[in-house]
Amino acid sequence: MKVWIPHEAGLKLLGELPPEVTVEVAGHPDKLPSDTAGVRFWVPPFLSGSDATALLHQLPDLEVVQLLSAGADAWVGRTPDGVTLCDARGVHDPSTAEWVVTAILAQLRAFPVFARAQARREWAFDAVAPTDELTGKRVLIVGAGSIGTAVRDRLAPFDVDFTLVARTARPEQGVYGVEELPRLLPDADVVVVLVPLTEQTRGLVDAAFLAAMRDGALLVNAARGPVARTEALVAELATGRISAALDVTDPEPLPADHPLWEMPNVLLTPHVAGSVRGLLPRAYRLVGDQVRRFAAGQPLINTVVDGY
Ligand code: OXD
Repeated sequence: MKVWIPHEAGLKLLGELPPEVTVEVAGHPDKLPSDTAGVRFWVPPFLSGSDATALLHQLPDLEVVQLLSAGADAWVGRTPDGVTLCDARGVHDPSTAEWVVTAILAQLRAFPVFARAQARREWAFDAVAPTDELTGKRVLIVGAGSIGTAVRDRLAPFDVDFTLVARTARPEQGVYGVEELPRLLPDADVVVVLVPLTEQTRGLVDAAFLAAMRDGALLVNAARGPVARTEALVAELATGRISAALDVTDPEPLPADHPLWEMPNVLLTPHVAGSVRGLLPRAYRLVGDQVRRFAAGQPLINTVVDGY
């Protein structure tokens, strides 16, 4: 059984595989091995987009696509019949939760302002202090999956109040349904968006969502750019009424002349929340387990599209 993985380092990280499994490194879609026949299990490059999905139809024996990303939006609806699609749920919980905590603290404690002052060799105490703080804040987490709960667990020691929102309410876990957002948003000091990009969540953060946020609130998007309507985001942020920390944008990469770059109340990072050194060891542990399951004819985990 032939498996394609995108990283040389992955060969060692997969763990022991059954003897019938052969693993080839197939990196960037431009530099794929020429022999595509027999590939039954494919791990495309992390966060690869349409150039990789285009290959789906050149792999005649493909049965499983195992993503290295938590988000599967670029792949859903594109896999041929009979191909199972699995995401990397769980792999990104620590890294993305850490980015969210970092981004919230950085914005509330004005680190970007201090970094800009440092570049000018300016002691910005009088201009900036006292800053805001995280202690005592009300945090609304929109997206109560594994990353959302990892964010809650990491923020808990900061003495904050939480509200979690999911697609459907889970009252026994204190999770509200998304239809409650208009009531919940005005109470939140920090709104963290972590929903997957689907037809239901595309444009969720629209003008009404933003207008419902309280004055001075912070919006954090570590989900996908199109979950927010960029025009509405730019318009609301331009008033200075709220601020934002964005790891994702629409479009992505953000063009050099985009207004978001210049906004003093916006902290931007280039979709790096999951890109940490621990990614490959965590991801290939999952891939190795999935290959062993597949080879043994056992059900796969993290299934987004079931090809059977
Ligand atoms: C992911 C990401 O989906 O890092 O894993 O964006």
